[in-house]
Amino acid sequence: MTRKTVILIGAPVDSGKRRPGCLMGPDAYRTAGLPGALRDLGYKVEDMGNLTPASHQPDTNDGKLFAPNETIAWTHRLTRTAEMAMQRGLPIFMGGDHSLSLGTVAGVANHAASVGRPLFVLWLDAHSDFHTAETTDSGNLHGTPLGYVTGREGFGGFPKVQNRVPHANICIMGLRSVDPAERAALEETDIRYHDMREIDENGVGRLVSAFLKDVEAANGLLHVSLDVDFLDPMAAPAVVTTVPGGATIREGHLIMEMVSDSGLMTSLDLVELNPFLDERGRTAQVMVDLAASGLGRRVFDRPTRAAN
Ligand code: 4U7
Ligand code: MN
Ligand code: MN
Ligand code: MN
Repeated sequence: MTRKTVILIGAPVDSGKRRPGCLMGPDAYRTAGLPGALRDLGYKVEDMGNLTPASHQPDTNDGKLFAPNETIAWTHRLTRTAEMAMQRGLPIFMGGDHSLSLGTVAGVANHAASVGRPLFVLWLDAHSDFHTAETTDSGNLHGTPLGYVTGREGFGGFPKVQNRVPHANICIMGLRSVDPAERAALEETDIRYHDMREIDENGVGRLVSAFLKDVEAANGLLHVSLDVDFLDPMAAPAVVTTVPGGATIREGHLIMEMVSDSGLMTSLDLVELNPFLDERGRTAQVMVDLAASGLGRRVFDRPTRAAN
């Protein structure tokens, strides 16, 4: 039996917002034991190390957008890398801020088109990230990846999206901070989105299982994009864009275990971890645990951590 290959890709993208620190993310995930956790689950793990952006002109930051040249260069690099990695295994993109998903999702979508299967995206986030480079008020491009990969206009200078992700194939969960321009645009689409109230009223299990059923029925590929701020800041403090009232660790685990049981996930982003703001690595550890849950680990067989 050939073991399934997981490809770890360090994407120390820090250009998607002004406050630095996400560039330390990939090494924090390694330090928190992600490669070993995956090997313990029986995967063959390849670590590609940390990528760098394609070459680009330095940013002057005199316009509204923060660091567009650097983010465009990352988008080029990550689109190509995602296309390539999808042919060889299941890539985990270790971020880096969420602007990395402009590239990862675009590349995964190109791969899906090349194998003739539809791509579905599960977006776990407090925010909808549905801005364009024109509608963003903050100028922070980590708030734009879903706008980009669905083919919204307003991304001048960015690579043209070859294969858009259809709105109906996207499910956003965990919403509690959506800007008016994003909300107006979202309401024009059939993207499904579930805010915290809907989660409280229905439970994450029911919402996720309905989505996974559709992915399965369509024989789709599934990309999961996990933003640290999906979780409540009390459980996951190491993030700049904290919004109170987020998902619990239990809800996170349930979603990832259901994703694992479905056997549908073909790629994963771990984004927005800022290790500079962490408390003794606990947010990095939570993210590693959730990734492992998505790849087959059950809470009851999580090894007891050695005291150190
Ligand atoms: B993240 C925001 F205004 N919408 O555009 C913006 F609230 O990747 C936040 O989900 C974006 O963390 C958050 O700057 C992006 C803001
Ligand atoms: Mn996000
Ligand atoms: Mn967010
Ligand atoms: Mn953020």
